[in-house]
Amino acid sequence: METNSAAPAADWTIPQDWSHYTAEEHRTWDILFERQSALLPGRASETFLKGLDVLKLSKPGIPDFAELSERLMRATGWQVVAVPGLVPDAVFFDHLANRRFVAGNFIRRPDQLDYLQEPDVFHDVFGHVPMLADPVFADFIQLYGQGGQRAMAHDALDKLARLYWYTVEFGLVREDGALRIYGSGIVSSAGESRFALDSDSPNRIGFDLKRVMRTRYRIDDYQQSYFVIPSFDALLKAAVETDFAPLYAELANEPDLEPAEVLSRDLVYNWGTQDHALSKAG
Ligand code: HBI
Ligand code: FE
Repeated sequence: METNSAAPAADWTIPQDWSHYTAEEHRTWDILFERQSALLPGRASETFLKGLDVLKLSKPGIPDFAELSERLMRATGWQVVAVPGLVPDAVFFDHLANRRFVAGNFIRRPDQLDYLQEPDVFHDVFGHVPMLADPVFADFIQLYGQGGQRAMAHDALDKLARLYWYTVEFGLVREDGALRIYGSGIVSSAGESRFALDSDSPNRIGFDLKRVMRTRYRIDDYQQSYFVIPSFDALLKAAVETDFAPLYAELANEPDLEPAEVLSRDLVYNWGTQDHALSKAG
């Protein structure tokens, strides 16, 4: 599809221009949707599945953001706005702080069904938006947007970005004694929605805010460690009750942890073999 070639607006938003999507692009959404819907019962958090339902994302085709925003606004006061791709950090945070979720308006090509690096409309809408229909998670993401602006001032954005990565993007949650996926990067990926829960390869470790903020991550393959929160309430509470400025000062003096590192005081659900990462490296 065509993208708007004019200079971007200050907030980087563009019209979604829903009527522009081709039949093939809608089909790509439907294929991805069918595939993930079949995988997610019993794997995804009830909170995510409920969000899919409340937002009526099972309607065929790429969702119209205006219609989706109406439902989301009723649930939690959030909106979905279209952007051409990645936007600058400060712009991203400003949108989140104002309860606007930015979504790429393009969709991956049919030969990219399994993987692409830039967040497209399937990752952003299917992966992220269902969780935004949950009042607790919606508040957590707004808080992240507000915190992002402050983290930039403390030169600690890399630390805060790890919190987002290991929760919003790649988080696991314990529900009724079992591990479930909720991170957008997992729930929108056929491969990773199996790997994150079923494989012996990755570590699965209890979430600890400071520990997570020290942990580097990979952007080019499945994660080597996943962090498990006890509940979304606990995640929001940890973020609300933490005074981040002194934490950043403390973290500045502590070494980063490698993606696969396990510490003696970690709560370990699975001590990964790292077979997957090792086979790729070999
Ligand atoms: N832009 N569109 C888009 N989507 C993101 O997820 C995003 C972004 N810009 C910056 C960003 N994420 C992250 O680097 C921040 O969370 C740090
Ligand atoms: Fe994402």
